[in-house]
Amino acid sequence: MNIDRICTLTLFALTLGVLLFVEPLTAQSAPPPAKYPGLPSETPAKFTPATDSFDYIKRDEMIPMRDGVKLHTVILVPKVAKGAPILLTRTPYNATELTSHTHSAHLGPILNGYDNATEVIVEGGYIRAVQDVRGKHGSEGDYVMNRPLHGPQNPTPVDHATDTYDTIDWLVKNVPETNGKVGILGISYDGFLPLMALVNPHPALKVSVPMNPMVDGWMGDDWFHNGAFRQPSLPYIYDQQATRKSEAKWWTSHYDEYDMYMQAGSAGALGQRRGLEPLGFWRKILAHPGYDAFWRDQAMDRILAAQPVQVPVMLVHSLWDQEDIYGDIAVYKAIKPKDTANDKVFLVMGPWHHGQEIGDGSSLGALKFGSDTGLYFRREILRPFLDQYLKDSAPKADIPPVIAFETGTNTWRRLPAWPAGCASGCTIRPAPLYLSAGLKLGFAAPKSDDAAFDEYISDPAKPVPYRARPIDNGSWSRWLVDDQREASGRPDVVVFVSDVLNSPLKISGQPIANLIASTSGTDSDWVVKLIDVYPDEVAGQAALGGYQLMISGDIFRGRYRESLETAKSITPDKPLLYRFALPTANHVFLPGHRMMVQIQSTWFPLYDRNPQTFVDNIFWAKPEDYRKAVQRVYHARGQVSFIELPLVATP
Ligand code: PG9
Repeated sequence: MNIDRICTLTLFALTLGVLLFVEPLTAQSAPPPAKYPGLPSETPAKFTPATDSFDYIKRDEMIPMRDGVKLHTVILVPKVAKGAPILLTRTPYNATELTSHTHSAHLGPILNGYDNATEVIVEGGYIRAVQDVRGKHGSEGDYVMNRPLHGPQNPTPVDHATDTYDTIDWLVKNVPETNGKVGILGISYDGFLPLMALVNPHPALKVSVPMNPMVDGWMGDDWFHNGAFRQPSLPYIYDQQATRKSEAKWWTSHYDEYDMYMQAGSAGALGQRRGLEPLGFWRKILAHPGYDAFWRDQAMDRILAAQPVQVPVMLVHSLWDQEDIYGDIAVYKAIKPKDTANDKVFLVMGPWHHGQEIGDGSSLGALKFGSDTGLYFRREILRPFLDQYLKDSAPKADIPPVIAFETGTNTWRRLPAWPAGCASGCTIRPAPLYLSAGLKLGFAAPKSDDAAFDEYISDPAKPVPYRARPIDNGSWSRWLVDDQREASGRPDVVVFVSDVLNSPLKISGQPIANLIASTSGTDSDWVVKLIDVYPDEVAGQAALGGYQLMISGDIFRGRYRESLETAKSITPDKPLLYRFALPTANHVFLPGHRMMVQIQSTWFPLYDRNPQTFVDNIFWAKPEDYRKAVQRVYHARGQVSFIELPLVATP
């Protein structure tokens, strides 16, 4: 061994010594010395998992936005990825949790859960990126619920459109395995964000898939429906806004939620009792019970209607969406007219609850669809659609402008537009389905000598439960397909039924409630439910015998009859028109079935109770404001109540 070599080795050893012994002493993260050196901790100061056998690489990044705020982003790169596109989801629901459903060496299992259409991502070889939105979980910055775009409600230079732009810009420059093409997708809140991505989109954004997006929080999505407040918003806002990491959780206090909300009185009182006032969005809700500029200006359908969309978008709608049943269709109506080349705006609707399209879609409650409609959506619709726009050499997908599942016949329909009725030659005719004397329902207008009205007493002290009690959260996702039989037997629900149908009757679109009604109070809610009544016995599915399946139903808060913005009291006992659109249906009432319409004035505790006495702000109604009222539904000539059905006429 020559001297030079010894010196080199000595130098190496010395350097190593410095690294091994000196560096740890000076490093900021140096562990404290063992308390008992005789038996030190068996956990190393730093541990690096041996992930060589994993089929993916996980990167945790803090991506800088234009204002310097950094957003936490989990990036999962399949080890085989080369020239792969990126599928991005932005979320307030914890990017780390959404990318670690299990601990596995394989990408599929860790993604298998909320928000991840796993087959599409994994079988498609996509790079997956999931980002915490500003102010939530691992991200820096301030959290604002559905942060509005820069403008009157957001004086800052940053919003979800700019954050998406900056994120995509970073991703295409810093993920070497990508082909530079990005798609964005997500459900609900995470479906609202792919809509935001369409505002001044980054050139690398090639496709957007908003699923069950939240679009207009007042008209018919999460917070209100036509002015009636949805009380599950309280726990949601609490969990979302009390702390950055959503550690503070709403607590249960009653086995039956009906009791919990009843005991509190008004929704405002409950918020007060549970300490919600420090939460900024709760204060905004309390301050904006009507459809004022606060709501109008952030409604995504109105925002997106302004210009033609530049990026292909597939809106995914669930026909029994218990949370955001309004938004998809509103956006479709708003942006389709400007899609003059008919190549940017696509619509898919399935027989699902909120988000069910990424799970098992074979059944919903008592309903069986004869196939896994969720899997069909992911394999035959979503995957080829994404591939077409994101993969360098993928073929054009065979996706028509609209694919809609027809309930009743349980068939997928490929349609040229929505609503279309059928592939070609069908027309949709608005057909009044009259509420008539004798609690009849039919297409013949009431005769002049018929009784003028039917009535019921609505008592806010005993509101109609929206589903069978005890009400807990366990099966919330299925409540829209609950059997409505229990409600039809109550004296505070008025029920009109048709004769048994002897031929199929198909509706496609939004039924419109046209109610002539009076209340003995000075304010009132009106709930209208269009129901398919099954034959008395159903072979092979006994539980469906006589089942009352709600096809479309909604609530309207009477004080907004003349103006959605400004509440006005109702003249007692005066028959007045209440006209409002119900959620979209694509349904065939089959021969042997009957149609039914139920009308009631409470739907509790999903919706807060209308005191039935006009007060300034229902959030602050006092116990003495809640009063019984006599409700009348008119069906006299000149005072006809009906549901305008979007009836499909086949050629
Ligand atoms: N429906 C939920 C939500 C969306 C947007 C705002 C608030 C709530 C959700 O499932 O994300």
